[in-house]
Amino acid sequence: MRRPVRIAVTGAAGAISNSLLFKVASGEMLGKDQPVILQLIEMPGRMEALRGLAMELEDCAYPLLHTITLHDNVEDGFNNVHYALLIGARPRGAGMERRDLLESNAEIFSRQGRALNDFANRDVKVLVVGNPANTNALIASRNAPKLSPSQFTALTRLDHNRAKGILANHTGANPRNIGRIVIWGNHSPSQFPDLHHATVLDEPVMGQIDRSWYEEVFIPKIQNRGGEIIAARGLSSAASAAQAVIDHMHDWILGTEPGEIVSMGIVSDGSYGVEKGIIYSFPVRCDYGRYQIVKGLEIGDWARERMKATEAELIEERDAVQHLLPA
Ligand code: NAX
Repeated sequence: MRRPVRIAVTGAAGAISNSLLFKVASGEMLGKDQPVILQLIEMPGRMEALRGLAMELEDCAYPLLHTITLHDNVEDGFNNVHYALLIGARPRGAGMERRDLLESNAEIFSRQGRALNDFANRDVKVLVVGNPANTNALIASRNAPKLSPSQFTALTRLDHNRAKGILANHTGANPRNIGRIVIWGNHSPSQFPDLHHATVLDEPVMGQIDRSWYEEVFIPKIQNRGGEIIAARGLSSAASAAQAVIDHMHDWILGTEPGEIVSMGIVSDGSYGVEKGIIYSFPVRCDYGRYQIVKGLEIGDWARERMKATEAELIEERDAVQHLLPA
């Protein structure tokens, strides 16, 4: 048996974590031979709820669950962690402007970045889920000068999985036989779900669907799926978000299937003409714990315009919190 790895989770008593932690403890994220230590972090007022969740985890008697520790601050919670799942964030309150949301989360994620810098394992891999996820990841990374920006990622795998699921339903294909979907840009309604490179059973998708369905139904559906779920169930996506966290981390750490492309929010190196330094969702492949942007995809003018629009939103978000970022 391997040595256990340490996984920190913020917002650990929240809805996403309630689904996620059981999957992590059962080995769905890191494999059935990898024991885990869960370092669960919550707001001080939520510690009782967290204690209850920890009891339930213990009661499952998972063979891979080595230890659970509970923390009401990130400085203790991030101690020596190999993986950090940053799920807790300040939700948008009534009358709150987008700028206020960005600023209040900037404070939370600056502190988390500093704590990762000072207390986490030097090779820590970080996934930001709490919204606005891309810009929160940027803020955390900029506050962690001892870590590489490539260690910070944002979740767009839920958008990727939604695109795959909805396309499978529309074409009658099994999701397993759909590949090479790309989500470009921000985890927000400005994102661009791109099917130009996608395949069903190795044949191009665009030859098998109506262009008007793609533009008028599919794209807005993926962009607004989160809102549609809130309207239908009165609560935001939780189980599907947890599955996406599992998929993102699993692929990053253990590798993508041969030939497969997945979408991850990562620091831009300027590929495809995207502004350097912002956290933008790109097509990637992963191997040996590293991700690499898939280069050379042909981008037409129509697609380029959509990639630019979501890039512009991320630049605007970055500029709105610039005064809070260390130089
Ligand atoms: P919940 O409100 O159920 O849970 C959030 C938990 O985080 C709460 O228990 C709260 O006490 C805790 N928390 C807040 N600030 C904290 C901090 N500074 N340190 C530690 N804990 C903190 O929300 P949930 O449904 O779990 O969603 C969590 C976040 O994920 C939200 O920001 C949400 O917008 C975001 N999402 C992001 C998605 C993505 O694809 N990137 C999809 C799903 C989800 O909407």
